[in-house]
Amino acid sequence: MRLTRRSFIKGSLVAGAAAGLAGTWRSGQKWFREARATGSQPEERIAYTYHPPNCGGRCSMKCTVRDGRLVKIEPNEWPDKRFSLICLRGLSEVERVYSPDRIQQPMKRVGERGEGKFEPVSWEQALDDIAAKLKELKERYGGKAILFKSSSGVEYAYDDSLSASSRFVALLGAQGQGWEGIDIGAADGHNLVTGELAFGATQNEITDWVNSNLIILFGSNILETTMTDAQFFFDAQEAGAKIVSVDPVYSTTAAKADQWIPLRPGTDAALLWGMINLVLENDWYQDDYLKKYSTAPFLVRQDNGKLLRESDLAPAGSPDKYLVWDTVNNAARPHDAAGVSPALEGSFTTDGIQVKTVFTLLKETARQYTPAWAAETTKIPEQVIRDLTREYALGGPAVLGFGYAGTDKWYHADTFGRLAAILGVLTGNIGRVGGGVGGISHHITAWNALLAPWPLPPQFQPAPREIPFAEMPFKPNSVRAFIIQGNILQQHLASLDHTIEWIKKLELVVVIDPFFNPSSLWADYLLPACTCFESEYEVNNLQINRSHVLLQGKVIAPLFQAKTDFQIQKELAERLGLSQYLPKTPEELQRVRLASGDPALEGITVEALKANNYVMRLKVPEEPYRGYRDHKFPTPTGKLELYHEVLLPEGMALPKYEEPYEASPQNPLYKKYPLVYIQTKHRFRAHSQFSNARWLLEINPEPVLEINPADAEARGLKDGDLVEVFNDRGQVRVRCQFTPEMRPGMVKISEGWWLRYFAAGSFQSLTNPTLNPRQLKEIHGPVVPFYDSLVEVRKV
Ligand SMILES: Nc1nc2c(c(=O)[nH]1)N[C@H]1C(S)=C(S)[C@@H](COP(=O)(O)OP(=O)(O)OC[C@H]3O[C@@H](n4cnc5c(=O)[nH]c(N)nc54)[C@H](O)[C@@H]3O)O[C@H]1N2
Ligand SMILES: Nc1nc2c(c(=O)[nH]1)N[C@H]1C(S)=C(S)[C@@H](COP(=O)(O)OP(=O)(O)OC[C@H]3O[C@@H](n4cnc5c(=O)[nH]c(N)nc54)[C@H](O)[C@@H]3O)O[C@H]1N2
Ligand code: SF4
Ligand SMILES: [Mo]
Repeated sequence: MRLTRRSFIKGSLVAGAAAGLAGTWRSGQKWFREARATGSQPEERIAYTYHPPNCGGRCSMKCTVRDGRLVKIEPNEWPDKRFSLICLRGLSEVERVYSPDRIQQPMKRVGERGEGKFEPVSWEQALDDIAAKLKELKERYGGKAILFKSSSGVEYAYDDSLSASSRFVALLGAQGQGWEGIDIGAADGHNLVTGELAFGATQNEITDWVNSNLIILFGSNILETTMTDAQFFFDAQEAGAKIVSVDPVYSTTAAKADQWIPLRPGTDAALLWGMINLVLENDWYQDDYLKKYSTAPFLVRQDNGKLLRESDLAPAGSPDKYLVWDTVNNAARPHDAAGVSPALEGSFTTDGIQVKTVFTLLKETARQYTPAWAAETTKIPEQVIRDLTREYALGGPAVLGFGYAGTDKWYHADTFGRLAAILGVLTGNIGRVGGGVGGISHHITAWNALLAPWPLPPQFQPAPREIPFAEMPFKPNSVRAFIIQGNILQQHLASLDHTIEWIKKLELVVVIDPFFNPSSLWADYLLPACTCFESEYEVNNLQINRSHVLLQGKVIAPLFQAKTDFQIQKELAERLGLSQYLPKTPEELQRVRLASGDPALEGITVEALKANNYVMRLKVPEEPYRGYRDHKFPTPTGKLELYHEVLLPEGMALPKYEEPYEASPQNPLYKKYPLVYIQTKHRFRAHSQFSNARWLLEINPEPVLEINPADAEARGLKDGDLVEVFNDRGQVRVRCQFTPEMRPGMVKISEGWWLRYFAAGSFQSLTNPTLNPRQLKEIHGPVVPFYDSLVEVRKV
């Protein structure tokens, strides 16, 4: 099916007409005026919330409410003033909260699914219908037939995996699909080495960058994608750090960096292999660090590729004790035995078994990946690779940071993550002041504290996950009902036409959102949620961010007929006979979460938060958080692991370079579709949110296809032409924008724009949904390779 702009507008008009528009632009000008002393004094008060969109930030907001209306938003004062910030998106909420795109009352589909025709229904009716259908499906097929999933930025998620939940999915025994397929590609590989679950805690807090000499950013546009950290980028530069941006696009961050390295898209792993080759060939690695903290000296059997264990040599030996070559006794001994002095390199024979150290195997593998090969593969001059490697290995401490898109949304992203970690291990940069390797957006690394989960009796468990969410449109599964908080259908799956084919087969689709987002087009029921400013309750959600606890208070009463996610869930649970297991108010939930006993939360209560502008610093040291200073890693061996038996069947116990799955000139499809297609984040949106923020639309009015003038002219295009971007999966129509910032051979449309802003199709019509099966064995499962896509462009 082809999405047209008309079908969406038709949908929203039916809805708009039924509900009545919510206030106009002109009235906006009036409510923004300051209160003046006139005859009747307006009632004015201050209230606090925090801003939850998944923009990489989380700003605490001080809001002015006049006569019940939100009229002004300012940055709230944090105890650490460096975080008292806000951006244009935050400021624009004064208008967007009252947008005509708000769902004003519950709606029920009339006509075909996807036609976008709805009629208003009462809350009673909508929730009765949904509860009855859920009961019926559960009885017929079991809880696994019901799937819940929440967009990022939804603070009170029904989905069991998200922190702020009261575990509704477990209560129902339904399938919850957590943070799957997105932002986890590089982490899959990185975490194999470091063992941690987070997306990069072997990174140091960004406030530690001032202690670095070199910061290499792989595919991170941090100045736009965690803009509240921009100050620390410039602090580091002023303190003398050199910042290098590895990015095929001359991004905002590349423009402010000290060096820009525009590699061929999707080839970061080749650059890393070239660097690893140089480190190994020139003996630029940290011998002691490798022996102490990594599995580099572990022995690998040459007959079967497995690590040598104590049980291989003595029947009574442990299968979990790995052996190294002890240079004192000239024999294989457990790596943690007293007095062992392991050989880093070498081939040995013990009990008739030939073994080599992991380090030796790594060196042998690296030999093929010469700097000349890396230069040819990445299209970066060889000297640039040589200089960068020397500076990284010898001029540290150095940071190797990556975003969650540029190197993540690729079929082989795990290999990138592994190699990045391995390079960091070789040079001793993990667990070092001024060092770190890992994800750098979202303030992911900072002091943290444990929040207690909402307690449920043990009989309540979610249904086991059947297959990764991203496979559901393509593989048989039990799901019959899909309850969506947010804009999952547009954002969380590649190849939108396939998503729609799947969604049309389901028996029940519910979308819960403050706005008529594009997913709402395919819903049977639309339920109006509150924004972060509205609530029935005085105390709402709670977050830990940048070493602070943030509380969301009530700013205004729910607009129209909107309800908070908490309230909707509660009323649904009542109909399912489950409400006695849920918290009675959001405040009750937050009190439980804060009472975890974590010493960092000492003295932080709902009362204390209220008394302190709704934001308090954790009881943690003043200095920046630095991951793994003790060099004890949560891997099975406690060490940084360089060799992965689990991937032996794939021939990847040590990583190998592979070309991008689709977006490679070696792919025969390249002849037909010779342009690599990426979609990046935009500073004026948080994914699909703020697509409709009218103040921001004045400066950034519509999506564009960014294209290098050479590629454009070769296709007879003029700057600003309406073009069709297409491949075998679909097409999208947008205007083109010539820009030399794009490397020739690639194009981009920034992700998130709602369907209605495209002349036809969506940015998501073209993206690659193919999952890498080896990632099923990795911690976070397969990544959706949105960027690993090829397209062609023609004039409309
Ligand atoms: N303003 C804003 N900020 C956001 C978000 C948002 O929607 N809006 N979303 C947040 C979320 S959830 C995420 S995941 C993060 C993502 O944060 P980032 O990873 O910083 O996001 P992107 O802008 O998508 O990509 C970063 C850079 O990768 C480059 N790139 C593309 N392909 C390649 C490649 O093959 N190799 C290399 N080295 N670089 C490549 C792009 O040109 C881009 O400049 O942003 C967060 N911050
Ligand atoms: N092609 C392509 N697709 C991508 C990406 C890409 O680079 N390329 N990036 C991916 C990435 S990194 C990410 S993180 C995802 C992000 O995609 P999503 O996680 O879907 O995030 P948003 O698009 O911001 O959608 C959030 C939705 O939640 C709604 N919402 C906000 N607050 C509330 C609330 O309190 N309650 C309820 N019920 N709803 C609320 C908003 O109105 C909005 O519709 O997109 C991914 N999709
Ligand atoms: S969009 Fe992000 S950076 Fe902007 S105000 Fe909100 S939380 Fe802060
Ligand atoms: Mo993301």
